[in-house]
Formats: sequence, C-alpha cells, structure tokens
Amino acid sequence: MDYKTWRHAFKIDPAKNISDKQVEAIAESGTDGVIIGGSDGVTLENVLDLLARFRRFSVPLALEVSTVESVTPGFDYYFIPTVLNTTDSKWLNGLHHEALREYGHMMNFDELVTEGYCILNLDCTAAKVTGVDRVPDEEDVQAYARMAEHLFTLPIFYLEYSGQYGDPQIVRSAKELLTNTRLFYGGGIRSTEQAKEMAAIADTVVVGNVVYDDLQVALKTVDAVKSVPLPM
Ligand code: 1GP
Repeated sequence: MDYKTWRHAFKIDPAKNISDKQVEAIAESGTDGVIIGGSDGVTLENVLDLLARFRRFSVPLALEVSTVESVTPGFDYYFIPTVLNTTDSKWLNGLHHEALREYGHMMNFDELVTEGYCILNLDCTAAKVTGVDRVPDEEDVQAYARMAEHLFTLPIFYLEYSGQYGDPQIVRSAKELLTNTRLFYGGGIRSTEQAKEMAAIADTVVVGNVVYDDLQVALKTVDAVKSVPLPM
C-alpha cells in the first residue's frame, strides 16, 4: 500500500524491546504501515532484527533514517527526515549531504521519501538531539507548512509532538495550507478519542509509545483512525 494512502501507521523504536507476539499483533492489526525509527540508540543490528521480524508479514515497512550506518536494503520506503525548525543545519541538510557524497551514486531515489519535520515538544528526544530550542507557535507552523508545500515541495509535512498530545488547532492550521504535501501527525495518542480527533485533521496518524505501554489501546487506534473520513 502506497504511503500516500496511509491513514494509520505505527512507529516502532529499534532501541526498545518488543516480543514476537507484539510484532505479530502490530503487523496484523490492519495498520497501513509500520515505520521503524527512533532518535537514540538506533543501530544496524537492531534495525535488521526488526526488519527480519516484521518482514514475515505483508504490512508495508518504512525505515525512518536517523543514522546512515543503520540503513539496510529490504524496506519498502526510506523516510528521510529534515527538521525544518532545527537550529543545527546538520539536521536540515548536513547528514543528507554526507550520505549523498558517500552513497549518492548507489541510491534508489524512488524509495526515498523526504519528511519535513516540525518538532513541537521540546522535551522529546528528537527535539534535544536536533537542537530544537523553541516551541513554534501557530504562525511558525504555518510558515513551515508553506515551506514544505511550496518552497521545497516535500511529500510529507510531519508535525511531531512525540510523547505529548498535540494542539488540534495548530494541526488544523497546517492542514489548511497543504494540498500536495501529506500531513503526518504524531504524538501522545493514548486513546481512541485522541486517535479520532487527529484522524479528522491529519492525513496520516502515527502511533508510537502507547504500543509499549498498552498494546491493546494501541491496536484499537487502527479502527478508530480508519472510522474517520479522510480530511478534505
Ligand atoms: C514519534 O510521532 C511519533 O515519532 C509518535 O509519537 O510515541 O508519542 O505516540 P508517540
């Protein structure tokens, strides 16, 4: 299933333990895609481990690349984050430059999907690692949404609240400005009500941490998201 039609995705962190039973439940949950990615402790070894365990199922798999060393063939997609509100150009285009210098000649660009990240929770690891030092307000977010859609024509604009439930008004104000760029929302979804609320605004809802804290709730977010019509 093409990532452009994903309504629901689980994000699985290679640095966290997960049992085979949990892998099976997630892969067979009806979710549209599984994104393998994390901000810390991602290694080739733990990425390969998850790839092998999820590949037994038919669910589409994306590797969200945070270190070049952990990239391996075998995924359907390689999501490449560029953090639009970072203060450190390494996370905007620095690592990308290094990777392209080294491996550009052998990359299959059809498998790469660039995500314009806007990080809104300063306490999350992604914010700390990438040097996000200020919470963007609604007007900032709208500027980044326009940057993603019009300046850089990115396929995905990702509002990242990781660990914190976001502000629906801010998410809506970004969505209103996007036509060709898909809006991914991720952060703090811990109930079917929250999943539905964000599904009514964003194109794709990403569910992460609750998988580890309460798998049954996590699994219920799949139907919750899919019960809501795609936002216009
Ligand atoms: C993290 O956006 C995802 O990158 C999901 O966030 O872990 O808070 O669900 P949570």
